[in-house]
Amino acid sequence: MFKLLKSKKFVLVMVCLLALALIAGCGAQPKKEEAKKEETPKEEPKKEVRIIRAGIGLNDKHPQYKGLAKFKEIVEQKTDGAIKVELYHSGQLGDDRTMMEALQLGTQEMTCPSTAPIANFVKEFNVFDFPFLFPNEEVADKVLDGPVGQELLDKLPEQGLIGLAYWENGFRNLTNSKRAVATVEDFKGLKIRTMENQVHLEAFRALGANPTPMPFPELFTAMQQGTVDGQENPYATIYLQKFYEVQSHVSDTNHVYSPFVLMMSKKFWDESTPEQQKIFLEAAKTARDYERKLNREANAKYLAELEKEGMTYTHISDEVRAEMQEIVKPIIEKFKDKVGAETVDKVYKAIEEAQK
Ligand code: TK8
Repeated sequence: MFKLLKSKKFVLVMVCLLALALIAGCGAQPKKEEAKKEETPKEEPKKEVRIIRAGIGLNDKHPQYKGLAKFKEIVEQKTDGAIKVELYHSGQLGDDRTMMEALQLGTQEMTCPSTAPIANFVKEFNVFDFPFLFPNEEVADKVLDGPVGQELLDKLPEQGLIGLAYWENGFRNLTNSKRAVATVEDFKGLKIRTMENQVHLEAFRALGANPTPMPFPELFTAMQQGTVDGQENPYATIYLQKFYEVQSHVSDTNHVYSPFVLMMSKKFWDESTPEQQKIFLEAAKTARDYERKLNREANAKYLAELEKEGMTYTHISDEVRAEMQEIVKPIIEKFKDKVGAETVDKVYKAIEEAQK
């Protein structure tokens, strides 16, 4: 009896020691998530869920929103519930510029502005808004996703922003409520809303229009009330934001290719683990490819839809486009030095390379 008790005690002590060893072993390997889950399900402290509030100016019909939804899906799945992504569209959190400022302050975590307003934070970004810079989307992809594109993204952290990837807004086309625009003459005196960007502003001024910079969320009402006669954006935006309700003419000016940059607050980035940062970057790229594909499909099909909605389409001939190009040349020359001639030359070179 005594012997048995003694051996029972011994077994008990052994079991306790084993359990202790197990727990200690677990503690020493906090990275083995799975082992941890199986062996100490109850002791694990409640995981803190960190929230990413991602805001955009466009509505939830736009490929940009769908790309963001893809980003959310990937990030939430790969971070295993540690990060939740909330999506806000239609300028619910403000316009591009306001949201970037919120990212700087750390009161918002993500946004996806056009490069035009980014240029107010990092001047080199102006280069991507030079009129007639990119000849087509394929070249834009190569340059933006290549070393020069990255070099510009690398200037964002100084401003408290992290550029994850270039997405696509696309080639911009002019709409207005006054007249069909077929020639440079036709631009004369048109009150055109531009993005908040000096290059855009001066290019439209040179073309003879009367441009006013304005944040995107104010645009529809401004057109409705006649504060401006027109605006320029890719077909996807013109159609999906229902601009055809307040605009009667559209011309295929294709005057500039507009990139987006998916960005994160540096504060949130720095508070994330290296594994999470890697997930953000990968998700941004997967979602980018998806967004670009949807966006190209959208831009290809929505001009016809705009006509169906009653807009008059006017084609810009190659001669007129060449004339436009000639008129904006001095603006580009002027901004080259302002932006940084070295950056501009690198971009031109990369475009040349991409066309080979
Ligand atoms: C949306 C903007 C928009 C842009 C503009 O926030 O402002 O016209 O084309 O897409 O980024």
